[in-house]
Parts: sequence; structure tokens; C-alpha cells
Amino acid sequence: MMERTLLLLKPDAIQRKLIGKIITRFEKKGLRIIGIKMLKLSKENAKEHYSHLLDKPFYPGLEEFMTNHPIIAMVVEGQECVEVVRKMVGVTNARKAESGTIRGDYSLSTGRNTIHASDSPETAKKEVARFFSEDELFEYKLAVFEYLYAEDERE
Ligand code: DAT
Ligand code: MG
Repeated sequence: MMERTLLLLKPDAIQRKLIGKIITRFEKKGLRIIGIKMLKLSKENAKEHYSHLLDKPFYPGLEEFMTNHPIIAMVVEGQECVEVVRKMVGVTNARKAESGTIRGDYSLSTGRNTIHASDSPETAKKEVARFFSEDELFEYKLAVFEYLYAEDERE
């Protein structure tokens, strides 16, 4: 199943000059980047995006970090890409994240874990719509498409 998912490269990834390395991983995996931009998250959007964490003691610090600095938002597309991308990202606490994952390779922290990725297809739909209007998302054919997927994997 072709899916889209939302990624946010967080302020720590930008400060640490990791954005090229992180984007390269998604390109090399074969995912199609269909939207990308730099933005500053508003406090309202932060509250929506992290609504499941509003009552946590670390929420004020999380909101401050995520809204006081620019971030990079991206949408990628691929077969079952929500799950694929979560695996590439690794678990929330980067100290526990497997080596070979983005968090496992680039971070030692939970609050500075470099990247966000949607956690389910339902969340991904909402998050893509929160960050991107339809005219900021681009449908185009990757020239290597037939080399990324076999005939029965292209729907
Ligand atoms: P994930 O980003 O892996 O989906 P999440 O949705 O539970 O994890 O939390 C969102 C972000 O909030 C997480 O990337 C970093 C921050 N966060 C979560 N748990 C935390 C904690 N115990 N201490 C500090 N920051 C935390
Ligand atoms: Mg999450």
C-alpha cells in the first residue's frame, strides 16, 4: 500500500548539521520526497502536534524547543512507508535506539532525538495535512520507479 508520512527534522538536527545526512538516508532507501520546507512551528500547532503529551512535565520544554527555532518538514511516500520510516528513525529514547537507526546513530537523548516521524497511517494523514497544503505536495515519477518496486508492488 502506497503511503505518505510526515517527518520533522528538529532544531538539534539543524544545529548539528545533520540534515543532509538524514535526508540522504530516505533518498537512498528509495522513498520519494513529495514535499519539503523550512518553517517555524506555532505554539498552537505544537499543542496539536503533541496533544498526547500536553500533561507531561517535559511538555513546556518540548514546546519551547520546537517553536523557538526553525525546523524542516518533509513528506515522503513509499510502500508501507509509515512503518518503514519509524523503523529507520528508531525508538524515542535515542540511548535505547538500535545502531543503524537515525536516532541510534546520531543522538544520545530523548528530548534532542533529531527527528519526528508519524506513528501510524491515521496519524500520518492528519500530520501531513497539518503541515502541508495540497499545492505544496508534488506528484512526479521517479525515473527509477521500476527498479524500486516489482510489478506486484506498484499500487
Ligand atoms: P516519538 O517522537 O518517538 O513518536 P512521542 O510521540 O512519545 O515519541 O514523543 C514526542 C517527542 O516528545 C519525543 O520525540 C521527544 C519528546 N519526549 C517524549 N518523551 C519524553 C520524555 N520522557 N522526556 C523528554 N522528552 C520527551
Ligand atoms: Mg510520536
